[in-house]
Amino acid sequence: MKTTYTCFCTDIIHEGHRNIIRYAKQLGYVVVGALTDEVLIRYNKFPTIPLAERIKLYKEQEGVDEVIIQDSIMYDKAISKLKPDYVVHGDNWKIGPESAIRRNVIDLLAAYGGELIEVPYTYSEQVKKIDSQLREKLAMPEYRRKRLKQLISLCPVVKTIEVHSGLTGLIAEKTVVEHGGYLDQFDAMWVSSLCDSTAKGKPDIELVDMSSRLRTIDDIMEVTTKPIILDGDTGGLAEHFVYNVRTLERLGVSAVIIEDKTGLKKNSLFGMEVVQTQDSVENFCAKIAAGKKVQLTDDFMIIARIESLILERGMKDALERAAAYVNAGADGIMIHSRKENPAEIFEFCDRFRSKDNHTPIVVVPTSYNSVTESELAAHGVNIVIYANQLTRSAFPAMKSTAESILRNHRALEVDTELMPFQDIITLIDEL
Ligand code: SPV
Ligand code: MG
Repeated sequence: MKTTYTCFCTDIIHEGHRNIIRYAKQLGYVVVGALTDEVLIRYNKFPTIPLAERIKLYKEQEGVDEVIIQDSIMYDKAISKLKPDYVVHGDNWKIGPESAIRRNVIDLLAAYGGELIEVPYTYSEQVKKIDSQLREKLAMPEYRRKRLKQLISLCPVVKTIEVHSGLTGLIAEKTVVEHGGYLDQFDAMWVSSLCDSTAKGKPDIELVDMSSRLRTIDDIMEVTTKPIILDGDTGGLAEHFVYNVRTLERLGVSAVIIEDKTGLKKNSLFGMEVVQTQDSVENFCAKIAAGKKVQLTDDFMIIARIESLILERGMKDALERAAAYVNAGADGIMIHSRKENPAEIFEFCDRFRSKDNHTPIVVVPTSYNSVTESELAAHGVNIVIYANQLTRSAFPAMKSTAESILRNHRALEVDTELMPFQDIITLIDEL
């Protein structure tokens, strides 16, 4: 009896999957691989049902003889264990980042004479509908909101990128790279006050009000499914903060980060070059506690951002504040620094972790950008935010295009730098 192997990354079985199982069954004993949660995340197929339920679902399908767990995106372990005569897969993985997985399978099978059978992908209305329903489900507030906490428990670090519009949201949602035999993508989105303000041509001083910030969030939510962390600046008055917590939670935002500053807020990266006032521990704890008191679900997170290192108040102050904020109910701590070297961030994380091994730590390595995600994770960091890089890359590109057109009195010279217009008109999918 020949053995066939096929691997699924779905929570719903549709006629496309059934078609693959039928093909496989004609060839012999059918083993289906169920990808683990950690692997599904790297595919942007965030699971909406637990692994045990997915295994049960696959086992129930007519023609399936056995289900095994596949715990990596590449097939090395599964194939070396099973040595299947055939791997069966839809032919839709020939292009795009998944083609790396296809190459991996072809190489593994070639080593012992196994064969890859590619079944034409089923592009029926029903399949399209189920695919889009799965995606839409992930965009619903109750799924999106809890996803950040799920990611913190599943990922070594939650990789978060700045977004400030539908378009940047799409970049965060869809950018996938293949490197070193893995597929990688961002896990979450940061709605930065700096970049949201800059996109509106305004300074980062809490001038762009919450109604406008919510409008930005809505544009992002329309076209994405990944969880959103809002840069909530100082959180404003505690009396206002409580209303905003309710609104954000209802919309499906996963976390708000508020910083312990008061008065006219300026961007932290100015450090001591401008006047900035740190809030008292008592006031800030009261604001955190007020927010925690009104939230309705266990999913939403209020993360306290400590500005002691930015304002040169020292490590002891930062650590004391961290403990006080956690005590007041903060679901996480963001520690910020504008040094080029990550030493003070490492020291804070190590000392905080020696007393508290579970409260999530968030960092923003803008100035100390040589540090890697794995170095930060080794010091106990849970969320890494790339807070402004999309805006900082777009602005020089747009400026240089504008200058080229002005200099040449036409757009020909800059055209090679641009995305072909044929591509921009098809960039956004229609429903
Ligand atoms: C932001 O992105 O707006 C932040 C991070 O608050 S920083 O700009 O570094 O203060
Ligand atoms: Mg900010």
